[in-house]
Amino acid sequence: MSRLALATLDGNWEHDHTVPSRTLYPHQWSWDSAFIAIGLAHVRPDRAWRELRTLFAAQWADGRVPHIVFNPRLRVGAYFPGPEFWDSAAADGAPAGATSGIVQPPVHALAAWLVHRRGPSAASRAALGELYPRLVAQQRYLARRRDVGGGGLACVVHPWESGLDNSPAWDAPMAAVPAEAGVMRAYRRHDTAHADAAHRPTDLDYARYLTMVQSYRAGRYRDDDLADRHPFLVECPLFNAARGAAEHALADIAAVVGADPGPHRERAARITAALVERLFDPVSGTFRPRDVRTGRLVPARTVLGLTPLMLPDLPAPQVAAVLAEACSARFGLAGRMDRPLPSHDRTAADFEPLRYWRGPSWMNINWLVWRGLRAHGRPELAAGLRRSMIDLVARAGCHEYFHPDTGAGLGSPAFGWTAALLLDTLADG
Ligand code: 9WN
Repeated sequence: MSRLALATLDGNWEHDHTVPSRTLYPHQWSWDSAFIAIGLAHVRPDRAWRELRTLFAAQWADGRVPHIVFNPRLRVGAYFPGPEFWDSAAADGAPAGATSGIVQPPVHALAAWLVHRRGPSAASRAALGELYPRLVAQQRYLARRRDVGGGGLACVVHPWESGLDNSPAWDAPMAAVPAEAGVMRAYRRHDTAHADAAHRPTDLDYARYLTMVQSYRAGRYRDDDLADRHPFLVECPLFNAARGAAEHALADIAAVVGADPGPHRERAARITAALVERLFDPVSGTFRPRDVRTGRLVPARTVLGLTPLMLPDLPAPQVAAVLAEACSARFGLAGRMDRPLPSHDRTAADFEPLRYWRGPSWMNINWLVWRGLRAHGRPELAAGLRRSMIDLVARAGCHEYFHPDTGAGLGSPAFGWTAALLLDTLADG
């Protein structure tokens, strides 16, 4: 199995980065690269650092790390929406090469820390020293430019920024985004040429995705006045938990590179407190995204609500609530598990076992929750989840996502983070 994972990572390696998938996602993606680096650390440590360095070479002057770094060697139309649609060159502070203008969950400081910890050396300390100011700038951007709600949490301005593109969590805020399904007749979707359309977001979702990019792009990707002019502003539990986890990792990194860990610990504590204050609903006992435009928590109970468990300082009542939700029939976490966690509440009327982030199981989310279970002293639940993750990939291969009941592989059959996180999961019993 590790051989298949290594072959997948080698097959997706592209001169200075790893593509998530040769067919569906042939450029470099931000959070994919972080997860991929964590796996590469076990087998190709030099490439792990190269992966992160290449991504951060595309960081914008304001600190944002773009969600896609486009490979200029690829033909026009290799991915939609491509560099011509994003037009990053027209924005202030964008790097010389083409990128998108949005971000993804900041899991990179955690990745850098784990890569170092896997094999500490003079070279890894030097790599940490080089990345540290860039990781700090990434966090600063999110704290200063994206706190539209004013409560200490960062907003996502597009569902693609959450990484869980068509999660039912976005249905309510997306309904306010203007779009006509007919808009997509003017474009050619690349994804449905390589994956079953029934397993992907709909054309109406895509029409709205484009409206949101156009709105952000019209303001040249500036973040001032977002509240007045942008149709989608949501505080996501996963995105903000990743920010908090990043501050914890930065405290560890700071200690290695001779910087002060104190401010990182303080920021981590503030993010956790804001997450509990703004996104935890004591009535249902769940974390849910907050739509900043309406002030309301979204109704859907998705796997996003379990991800604050990755925060080592999550208070005990919230840990207990997340565990109760995870162990309920909605998600089915148990000491002996048949399958990893689904991406959406199994008991919900809109649970769709085949459609992308609306039901299928994904390796990265399960890996984050697995780490959380260990951090919060639940080794038996962690072991059950780990076994189900390994079993899933052993049977189906390194697919992008999996049917949450049958375990059948879906989406890309040679997916980078599935391979990478399998290696990490295997190594860390
Ligand atoms: C849009 C690359 C990315 C992942 C996301 C996943 C999917 C892109 C798409 O693929 O999103 O960014 O084209 O659907 O949802 O999490 O980073 O693997």
